[in-house]
Amino acid sequence: MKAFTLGAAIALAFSAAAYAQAPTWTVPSESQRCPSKWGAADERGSANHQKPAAVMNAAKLIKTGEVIELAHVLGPSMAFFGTRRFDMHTKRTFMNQFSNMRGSNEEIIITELGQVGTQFDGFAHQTHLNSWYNCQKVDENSDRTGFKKFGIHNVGTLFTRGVLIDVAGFKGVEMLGDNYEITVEDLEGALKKQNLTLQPGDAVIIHTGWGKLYGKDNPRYVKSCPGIGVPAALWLAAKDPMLLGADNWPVEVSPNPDKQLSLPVHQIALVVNGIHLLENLKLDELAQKGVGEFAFVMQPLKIQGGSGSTVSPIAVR
Ligand code: UVW
Repeated sequence: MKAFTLGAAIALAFSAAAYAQAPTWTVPSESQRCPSKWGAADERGSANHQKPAAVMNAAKLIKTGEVIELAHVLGPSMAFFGTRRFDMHTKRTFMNQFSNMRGSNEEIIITELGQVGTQFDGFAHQTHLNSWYNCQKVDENSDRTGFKKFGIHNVGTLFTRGVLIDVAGFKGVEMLGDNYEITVEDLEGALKKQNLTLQPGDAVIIHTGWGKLYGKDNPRYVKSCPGIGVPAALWLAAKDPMLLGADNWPVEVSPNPDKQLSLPVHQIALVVNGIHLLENLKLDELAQKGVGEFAFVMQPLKIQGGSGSTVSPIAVR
């Protein structure tokens, strides 16, 4: 009992020392962040930008018809966050007993379908305590058949101007460092170098170069990653994008340099501002060809009440 008390006291002393300073970011209170700028009942957040005007604006960027795929393949080389998995089992050659002997193949896949591979986050994915985007409550809107608010099946097609911010290119490296935090100055510098400005409703995509590790060195890919931190996320959120994406697993730097924070950009985007995230993008071709502006096209799977979707976005120019 004495030993337990001493151990507990030491642990408490350590955690008090670790948290002696205030965190560098705190989640805004419900009265500060709700109702959202899209209205108290809104469930679409940044997808409200998806209007015919967004399609027309993006279509103007299509000059040659070249399509560049932005998704990694779902298969044995995937990198996973945590305990996620993708187990595919083929069900081979059921032979239909008719004169034409038609064979039939299919597969069964065991996976977190909303959260693996190149992947789009909906607002049911992240919370502050029991509270989602627009201060909707998780425990009032969940059952075993899916989340009753923010279901990914409601997002629909996203067709808008895409902008690649090539931060790795701006810094003159193939790949940013293992836990490099992208700054506002990096974003501004890269955009200036590329002669681009952001517009409300853009699909804003950040090239870190980290995607080079995907399928090649997955343990390193998921152990940490370069990405945006809190200041850059707040700067980007103020630009009013349709989504924020990157060629790393959480869009943001991980671990956060502030050891008191766990993936704060997830909350800044999904919970506080209602901005979608797009992760594990394959950006090598886009970056290598120097494509900074394009028509971005993607549709999440119609998973009723899902928190997200594995996706296959494309860039068209
Ligand atoms: C979490 O689920 C926390 O991360 P991600 O959205 O990157 O999969």
